[in-house]
Amino acid sequence: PAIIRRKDYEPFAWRVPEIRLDFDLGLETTRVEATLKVTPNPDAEAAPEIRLDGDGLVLESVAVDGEQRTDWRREGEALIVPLSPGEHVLNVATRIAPSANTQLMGLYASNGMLCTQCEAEGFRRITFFPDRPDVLSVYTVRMEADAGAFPVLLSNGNPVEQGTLEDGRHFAEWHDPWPKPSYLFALVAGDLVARTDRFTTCGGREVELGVWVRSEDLPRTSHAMESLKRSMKWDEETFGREYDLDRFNIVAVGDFNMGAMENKGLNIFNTKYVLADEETATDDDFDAVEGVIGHEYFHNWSGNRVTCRDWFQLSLKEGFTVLRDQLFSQDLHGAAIKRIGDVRVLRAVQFPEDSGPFAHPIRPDSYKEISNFYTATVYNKGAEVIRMMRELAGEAAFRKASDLYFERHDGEAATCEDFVRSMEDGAGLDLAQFRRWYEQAGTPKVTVEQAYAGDAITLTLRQSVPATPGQPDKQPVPIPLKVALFDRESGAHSGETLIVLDKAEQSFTFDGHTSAPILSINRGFTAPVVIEREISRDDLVFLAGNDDDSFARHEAMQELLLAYLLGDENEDAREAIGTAAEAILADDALDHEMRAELLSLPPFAYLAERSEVYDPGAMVVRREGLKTWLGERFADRFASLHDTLEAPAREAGPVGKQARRMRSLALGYVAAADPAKGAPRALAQYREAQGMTERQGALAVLAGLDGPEREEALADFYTRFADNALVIDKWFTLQATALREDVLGEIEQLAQHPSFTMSNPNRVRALYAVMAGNPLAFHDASGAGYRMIADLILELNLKNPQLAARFVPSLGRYRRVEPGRAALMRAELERIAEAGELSRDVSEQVSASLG
Ligand code: BAL
Ligand code: ZN
Repeated sequence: PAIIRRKDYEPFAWRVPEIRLDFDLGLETTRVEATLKVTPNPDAEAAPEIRLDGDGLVLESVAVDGEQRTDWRREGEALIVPLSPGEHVLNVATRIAPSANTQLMGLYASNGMLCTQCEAEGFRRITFFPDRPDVLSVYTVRMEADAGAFPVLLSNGNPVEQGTLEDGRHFAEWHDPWPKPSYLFALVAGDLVARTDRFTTCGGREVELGVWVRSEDLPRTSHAMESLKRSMKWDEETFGREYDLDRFNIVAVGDFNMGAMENKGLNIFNTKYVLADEETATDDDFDAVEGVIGHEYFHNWSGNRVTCRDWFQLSLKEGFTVLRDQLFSQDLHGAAIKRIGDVRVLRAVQFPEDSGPFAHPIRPDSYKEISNFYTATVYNKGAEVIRMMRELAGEAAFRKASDLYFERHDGEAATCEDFVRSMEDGAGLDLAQFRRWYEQAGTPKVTVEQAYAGDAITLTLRQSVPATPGQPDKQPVPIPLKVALFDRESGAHSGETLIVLDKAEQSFTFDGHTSAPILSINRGFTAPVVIEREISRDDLVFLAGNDDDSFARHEAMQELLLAYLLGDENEDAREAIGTAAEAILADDALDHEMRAELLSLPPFAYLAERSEVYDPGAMVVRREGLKTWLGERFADRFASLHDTLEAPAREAGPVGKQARRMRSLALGYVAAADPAKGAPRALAQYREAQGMTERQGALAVLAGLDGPEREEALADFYTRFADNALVIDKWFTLQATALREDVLGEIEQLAQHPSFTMSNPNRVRALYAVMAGNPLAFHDASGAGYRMIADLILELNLKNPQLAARFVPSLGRYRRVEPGRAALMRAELERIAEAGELSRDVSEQVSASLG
């Protein structure tokens, strides 16, 4: 496949200020008539023809200014129509087959309904069009369909007209006054019902809100609706962003490649991020729904009103919008837990990307298939980069700069450079060197040396950005680090300081310390870097018990855990963990959620990332052994927490959630120490559970054990929730996560289960994405786990290339793994590479992985 490069950007020769789409909708065949008003683009070189992207379309006819034309030609999938200079009306009729669309890009069928996914390049699977984000048009959409099968017809913008037609058919017309790129187009037709509500904007606009689902799902939509209203209010208050249409609709779809999509005025969601009630969704599920609803809603400004010039700028909208959704959740539920969770994801997913074969800057320089760049780097590291600018600017100046950005670029297709310039001008920052964060891949490493003399402590910091594919040499980046120095006598510090390390090596001196203080650094995780420092175990124990920055406190505990799990097995290192855990268990000032966070072990993905050479089998023994040791050491404490904590229902506020979190963690430790005690205890929690958090928490523990309790709970869970796809996903996931000796064989069996299907992305992820993260299953020494994932990739390769490609990086991480397994992993990649016709998605990932 061809390589597309950022430096080759050229504006499109034509503008398409208006488009009208007439759909004759059907599951098997849909006919699309597109009417485009086109005018020469004064900012581009004139062209004697217009080139329209297409993909899998059956072309029926082409007309220009009312005259049928035959002088068009095809170049691959594209349609090229000669055009004389000046304004024209172009008419193109096509046919598509939604039921046969297994890629879930363009217009496709899901559960008898029709829906669309156009980002990044799905619109070209609906009609011929310049399918690029810098061509903005005002859309009018008329849909005609069978009224029985498709009683609800939705599109972007506001409804204009609807009515009945002959033969049981009906129509609806929608108009979106805001010019938008084709990737934001959406259409939904189906037998749906809505939860409705209203929101009055700060400017007095009355907005009708709808959350559309299948009728049986309606009872599970109230949290989504409340989340939407909270998002609208928060964006007004925090970023000064007001909604701009009379309607805002959300539709839940069972078959969806992504989490959700921010189509203008008509967000389409994976059911997973809409449906929630206490019986079927965990506390984490509730938070995820709220976060994703917020994220898509916030795109209305960061993405839709100001969109991207080209797909290299993806982080312009995604990084910024992830930051916005993170801040939203922090404001609603507290910053500490959210920050710890966000950093955990960054380290478990993005750090491995940044150190792997597919490492790319948050603004990539080239791609073959843009779908491969919807990554944790573009999203989550992108958010971290903007968070650093916010840290450097301060909150008030950051808001000023964000206002300036929206004001300057409203209605435009902008670039990351435009954003940085607005930050400079609006917040008064000089970001010349900071721009390297957009250019360089790789997670910077900072080493810290401390020297104490007189009454001063000097920190000598050195940074290095590792070489990544195509980028052997790196330059220093500005790294903002919030630090505090704890006095050993008083156990307090005299305030935080933000230092900025912007050279390869730099020293910072702080005086007035009568004894060598204890350094707390990168508080709040102000910079997305790896810190390596010489620090005594005792000082880490102090910070894990006393740091007043929750993130830094958690981090100190993680450092103790990493030192033991990654170092030589060492009694003293484990003892230090015990001492810190003791203090955490005894600290009455902590809430139970924070206590549980502090006592949680690092995920395998992060342990793999921090290992010089990762031996998955040995790491399972080490990590699970530590869990058993902690469980034994604090057996009474964990049992008592599990016995006595009361967890009221959600409406009682955060206390219930905090208690549930701690109860399930305590249960895990009890079971790790003594499975014979853990199993009946877990079964009791399962049976008595008031909601999914407790039920799933119990089942997660049982799934890893043997015995009748496990079988009873798994069977009950399946029967109880047989008609709820999202919960059955959990049933697959819980079993595929289990650290059991024959988990791989069990996963093989699950793949044969009547409820398993390859055509639903959620179900595929529930089994296989989870399997790929299970060290005992994926890294089975026989190589059978690698073969399973390679077979999966090959099976999905052409059917759903986007989904298939997501599984390649797990195999691509072979360089970090011990040599025996690494060879088996690489062999599977080679088998895929040689397997014949590969989708662009899979081919790009596989060739990058093989290097
Ligand atoms: N734009 C794709 C889905 C999302 O990031 O919101
Ligand atoms: Zn997004």
